[in-house]
Amino acid sequence: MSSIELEHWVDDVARLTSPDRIQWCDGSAAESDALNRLLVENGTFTPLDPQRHPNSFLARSAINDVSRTEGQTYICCSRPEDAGPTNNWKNPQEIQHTLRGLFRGCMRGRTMYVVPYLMGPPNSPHTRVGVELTDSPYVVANMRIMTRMGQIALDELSRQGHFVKGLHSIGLLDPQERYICHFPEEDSIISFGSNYGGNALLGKKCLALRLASAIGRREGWMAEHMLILGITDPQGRKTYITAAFPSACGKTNLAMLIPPPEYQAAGWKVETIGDDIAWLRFGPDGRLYAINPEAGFFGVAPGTSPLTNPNAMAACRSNTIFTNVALCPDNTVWWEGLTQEPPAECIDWMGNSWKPGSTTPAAHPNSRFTAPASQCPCISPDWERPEGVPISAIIFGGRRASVMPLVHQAFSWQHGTFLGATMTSEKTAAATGPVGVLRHDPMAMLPFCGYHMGDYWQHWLDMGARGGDLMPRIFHVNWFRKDAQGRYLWPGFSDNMHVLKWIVERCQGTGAAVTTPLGDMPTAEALNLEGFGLSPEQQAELFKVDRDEWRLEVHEREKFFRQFGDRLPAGLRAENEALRQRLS
Ligand code: OXD
Ligand code: MN
Repeated sequence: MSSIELEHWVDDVARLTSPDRIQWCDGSAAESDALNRLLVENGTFTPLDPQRHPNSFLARSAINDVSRTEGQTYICCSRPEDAGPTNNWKNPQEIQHTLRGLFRGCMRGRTMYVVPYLMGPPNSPHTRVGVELTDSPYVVANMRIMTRMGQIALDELSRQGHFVKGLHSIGLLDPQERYICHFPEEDSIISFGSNYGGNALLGKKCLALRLASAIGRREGWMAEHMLILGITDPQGRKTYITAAFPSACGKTNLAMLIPPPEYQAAGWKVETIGDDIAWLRFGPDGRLYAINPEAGFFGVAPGTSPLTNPNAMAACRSNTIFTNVALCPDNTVWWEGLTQEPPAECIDWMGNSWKPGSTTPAAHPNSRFTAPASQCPCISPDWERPEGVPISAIIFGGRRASVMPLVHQAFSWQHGTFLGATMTSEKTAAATGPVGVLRHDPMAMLPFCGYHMGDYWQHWLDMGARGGDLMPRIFHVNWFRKDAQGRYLWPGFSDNMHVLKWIVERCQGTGAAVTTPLGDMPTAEALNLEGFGLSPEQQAELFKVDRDEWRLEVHEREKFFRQFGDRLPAGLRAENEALRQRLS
């Protein structure tokens, strides 16, 4: 039934787009080799040094196609009010008409690839089937890393009988004719005019977040922009945590954290389950379980190094696609932050020769590596567990130079939902637009929530009511607070382990805390900050709650909340009021 539907849909799209050829992808190694050869022949891929980077390639994008284009990303549902004030809306019939015009004949001279894929581990009740039709072999090569692709998905389709339709064409890569459209009422996606990961690999942001968030609301589960990690303590107990941060705020680094030597010696271990997306669902024991729907990492390259994230470096050593990084004369790659000393010369991400001291970066700030998750040395043995892993804590975080303390814990699920709903962060290069500007990014889902944000928050509260006391504890962190001289106060990276340990202890019912107007914060002893070289003033600054600054925050949040009108859950308004009271 469903495979007949798939064949009909492929025929319909082929009639509209007129490809020269149609290729059904099976996901095999032979298919992948042939595709890579084609991508080398047509100049999309440059093969890297086979010793240093086996089976790995550099790709350069069009210079105006380097990040997600949120302004051209749409939720297309019947009523604009269901998309809400934080999404761009299009009328489904009207945009279908426009898109049909753009897609007509757009694959002439090209191959249309049929890419069946799974979001989720094999044999899991959480897993969904998607099929992407695309004229971009680069997309196919990336999808093969980021998802479980090919025959495995067709087999699952014959069991499930349903798949999410994703239609993609690079068109002419014209930024004026770029549309990333989601149809939550019919579980389909249409993307035109971009070859960039978040716009074109339709399993990731489009299916696993925007559509899945809407499906999860209907079905009683959650799709979140969260990493998943497992922490083993010296007693051998495992605690699983998810964490939501805006794009390019260190999710991959936190997911792959290596504990400081003294923690390792004591028996602490951190393992990765996912670095970007979590699907959360109640298990038979009433706890919330998470799976990582992806099979690879689409990580931000700049800043990743053997010092900051050796696990990511190992993961992307082989079988990896590097996009928009710099190419060294010995056919290795380089990006800002990879080594302290830049190479004496290289080719920058635009294909121009580059020397240290150049006014432009060698790698694009949003350059990426696409690498198989299975290659990560710290990947958890539980990462493909069909039932997922039970979550004890959820961490929210943003990039804030001031105001936000290092860590605090919510008083309740509703308060924690409020902490997520009021997340703010300085914008990064992962989306187009000015970097550094402070913006609200609720639950790091601002660009990824497939329906009205007010209804999304209500869904969080409903999930909390269902799970009761078994729901994870909720925390907020800020690794990015700066002193008056603009220097980071907190070393971050491995040292984030001190904060994770406290969070684990709080989940276990230990871990000393002091209550502040914002929430519970660790005592100095509980966080074990000795040996950090932080002065007492710096320590105080890390945890400072400036009441005047916070009154302004409360006011700002009230303004932010107003745009959600009567879809703002009363509980969240009440939390802002309660915060105001606690500050006075
Ligand atoms: C990503 C993003 O690519 O959030 O993960 O932009
Ligand atoms: Mn992301």
